[in-house]
Amino acid sequence: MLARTQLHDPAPPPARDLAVAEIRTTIVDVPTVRTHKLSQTSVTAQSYVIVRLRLGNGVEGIGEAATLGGPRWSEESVEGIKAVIDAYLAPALLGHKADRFVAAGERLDAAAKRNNAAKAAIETALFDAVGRTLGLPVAALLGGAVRASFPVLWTLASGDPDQEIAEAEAKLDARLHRSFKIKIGAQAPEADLARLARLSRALVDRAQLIVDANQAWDEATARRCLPRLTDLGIALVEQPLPAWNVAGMGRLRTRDDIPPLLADECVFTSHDMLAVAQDAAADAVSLKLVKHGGLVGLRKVAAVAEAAGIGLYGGCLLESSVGAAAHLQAFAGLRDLAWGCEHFGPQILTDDLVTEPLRFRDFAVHLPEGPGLGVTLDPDKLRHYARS
Ligand code: MUC
Ligand code: MG
Repeated sequence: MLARTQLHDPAPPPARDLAVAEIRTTIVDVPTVRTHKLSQTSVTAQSYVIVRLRLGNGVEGIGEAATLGGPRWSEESVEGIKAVIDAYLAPALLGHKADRFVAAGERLDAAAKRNNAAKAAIETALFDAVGRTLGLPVAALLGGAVRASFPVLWTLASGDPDQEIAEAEAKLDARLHRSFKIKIGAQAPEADLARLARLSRALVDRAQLIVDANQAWDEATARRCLPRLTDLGIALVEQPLPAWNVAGMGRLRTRDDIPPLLADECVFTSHDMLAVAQDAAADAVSLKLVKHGGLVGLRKVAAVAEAAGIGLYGGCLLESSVGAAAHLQAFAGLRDLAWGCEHFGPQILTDDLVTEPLRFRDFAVHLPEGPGLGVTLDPDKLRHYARS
């Protein structure tokens, strides 16, 4: 027979006060294991804004906004992101229900134009808090996971081919990565072509090589150099032209002697994605929370790309395990992630911000288990790397 207390005092249901009670932001700077050199910037530390969002039920969700070299990769910097969240975005959500993700997006859009990385960090924290409250992974809130691991590439970006070949060999030996993205555009095209020729000779039989120009070339340079990348066995070329020149990317793709093209900085919104599709300007698109304003926005961009037959690539901005976990939760539900992902960010940092790092094994990164994002912020690490 059941004891009286069991009959009359069942375990209390999880507290359902889902109203947003508090939002805190912290800028952190985490050193990288080596200099990471892109066409427009070079970094020795990664800066993030970490968002901690508490619900009325006491549950805390976390999110992250990544940047690369201040406001050089896009217009957002950690200083700007923190200011916009504190002054405009956080007040727009306080007191409102955390599980109304689309309504929250409307409120954020009404409070500030663009500022997509800032919005993504807050929206991620909403998803994490709701997932933790319900005991469900964020992927389940987005429709459920169809995969639990993702082929993951590593970026070679020191600019020194000897160092880059040694780095790639070490990654291959450790069975961590067998696909490498080479950053070009920091030097003249001929110097990059010579560097790529060396990397290709050393690696192309054992690894997939892709290239990211980060908008460095004009159309004439791209017309001249891209066929040479085909000869070197480069599998994909990311954003060779400035973001504004979508029509130029479309013109390049009419040629049959160039590698497939990946759209990155030219696709932030679903409208951008539609324009790329209409100009037939890309074979694939790099999906990033900082560009699409969050998980809902990322899935919208992915849907437009899928409808246009444009392949999906799981992009990054060197996020820590917090931001990387958020991306993996969003990527987990995509039916076809044809080009894999590049969430090597946690591995290029000298330290992690979470209690249990993401698992990298057998050339893949694995979806963390557990409710919400599946990762837990380490308060000591947060304090240690917080900008004073
Ligand atoms: C970018 O433009 O793709 C992603 C990987 C990497 O090395 O740089 C970033 C940004
Ligand atoms: Mg890129």
